[in-house]
Amino acid sequence: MLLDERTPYEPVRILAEDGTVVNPDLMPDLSDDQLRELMRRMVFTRMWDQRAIALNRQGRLGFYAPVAGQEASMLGSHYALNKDDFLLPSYRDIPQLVFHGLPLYQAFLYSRGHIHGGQIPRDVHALMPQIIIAAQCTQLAGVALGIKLRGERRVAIAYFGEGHVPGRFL
Ligand SMILES: Cc1ncc(C[n+]2csc(CCOP(=O)(O)OP(=O)(O)O)c2C)c(N)n1
Repeated sequence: MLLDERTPYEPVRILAEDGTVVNPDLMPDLSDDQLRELMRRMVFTRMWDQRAIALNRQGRLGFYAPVAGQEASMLGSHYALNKDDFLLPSYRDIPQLVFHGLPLYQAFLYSRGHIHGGQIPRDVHALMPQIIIAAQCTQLAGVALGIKLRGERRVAIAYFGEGHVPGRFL
């Protein structure tokens, strides 16, 4: 089913808006514990998001891109990765970065423009979030080529927006 007449392709989906499974073949084999962990991550991220927006409005945080409503696509896709896989985030993809290992306090420092906020720990396979639109896509090509040349079994993943909707940004 097409989402609307402006979308000339059928999106891959497993759940319908009402939560029923529409594509059982693609249903991931997740245990109850894993589903609970995913839910915990989404609720944690929603609470952090609300707190960060409040701090931003009080002038206590600088740049902060809200994530409410897209936690599932961010955290679900990240949950499929291994610690060795390489993350190329955009400015909105801080939750994946935190669950990949960036200490939460550094995410807040990043929002405050502090240099330590952008210092990704050595054991966290990621680059800094990109604010230049699509810069992470060229980085992705380079990292993926490096992985391929080394013959490693890792993936590199980049995240980006779906096209700016006025009023949604910040
Ligand atoms: C090269 C470049 N041009 C313009 C901008 C200004 N800019 C910042 S956010 C934004 C919209 C991004 O929309 P989208 O890629 O859909 O991501 P979203 O914020 O919706 O997640 C623009 C045009 C920029 N950051 N970089």
